[in-house]
Amino acid sequence: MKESLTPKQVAQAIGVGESTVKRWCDQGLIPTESTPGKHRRLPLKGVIQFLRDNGHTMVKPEMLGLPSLTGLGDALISRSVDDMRLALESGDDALFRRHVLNLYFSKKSVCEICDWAIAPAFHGIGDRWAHGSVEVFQERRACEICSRVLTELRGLIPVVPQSAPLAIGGTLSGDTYTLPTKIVELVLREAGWDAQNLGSNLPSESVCAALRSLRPRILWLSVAHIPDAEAFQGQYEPIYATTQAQGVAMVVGGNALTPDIRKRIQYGAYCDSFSHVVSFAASLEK
Ligand code: B12
Repeated sequence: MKESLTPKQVAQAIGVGESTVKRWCDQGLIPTESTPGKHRRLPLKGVIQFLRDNGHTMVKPEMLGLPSLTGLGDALISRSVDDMRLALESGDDALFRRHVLNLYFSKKSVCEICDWAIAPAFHGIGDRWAHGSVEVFQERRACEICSRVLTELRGLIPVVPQSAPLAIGGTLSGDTYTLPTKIVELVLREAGWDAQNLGSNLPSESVCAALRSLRPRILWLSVAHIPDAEAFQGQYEPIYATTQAQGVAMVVGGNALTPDIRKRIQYGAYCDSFSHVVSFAASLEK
């Protein structure tokens, strides 16, 4: 992706006149910088938000260093799941990236894309791994491809304001899953929180240390795998106690949180989807 663009490139990307783009710049509608030679330069992130917020369809996305897009609406999400799964299984990261950016430029939120396209695509891969029609290396490679595109999406969502409340999270020791906690960071940042993913396989004491030193408003725990339920509970309880002592709202989610496990632990909210954690965050006045 090009980080900085000329009015001409943006004009060609959306099929309008260069003077129109220059007028939008001068009206302050598109964030604009200027070169020493007084030429306008438009940071990509500002252009992307302007195009999404104003519903401009891209006719030549390659002018912005982006893959060709179809910009179709709702039909796209449900149709993307199988396309995405096949792209991931075959290791075609360019095609997977194209599908994800397609959805993003069709004004789908990152939260919708992850809940309704990426998660189901991985469920499909998981089922096919369980039935022996997908190899472990394909599953791992799929995680790497998805992780890269999620990082790219993080570069496209608006910068969170300095005053944004802090949310931190990750997974506990023995849980090496990386995607869910990375996605929670992304959807909370998209919702205007200063969300920081602390990563995977974290010792309980270190999460408590993070709560004491960072003093967040929200702690999220992603729980995709529990090697030993007793050990998990032993790790979990001091964390919950620390959140209570600090007045931190605790939200949990993940496939390993079976009803039986959930009955044994305390939390502020349990979420089945990423959109739930966004609504939970919205229910907390910032
Ligand atoms: C990739 C993967 C792995 C990779 C992960 C690598 C990485 N970099 O993350 C690794 C290699 C770690 C792995 C290992 C194993 N895996 Co695995 N894995 C998967 C797979 C294919 C995708 C997981 C994923 O990230 N999905 C994408 C996320 C976004 O989807 P999701 O977790 O469903 O999340 C949704 C909700 O739960 C919720 N959510 C999830 N987390 C959170 C967190 C918060 C805070 C919130 C608010 C919401 C939320 O929102 C999401 C969207 O709706 C799943 C299949 C599947 N069904 O997901 C199998 C799957 C989970 N794995 C499985 C198994 C059996 C294993 C192993 C035991 C295999 C083995 N024998 O070694 C090990 C166990 C772990 C270990 N030893 O570390 C089984 C679990 C079966 C079960 N019911 O317990 C599954 C379901 C595959 C299958 N169909 O059998 N796995």
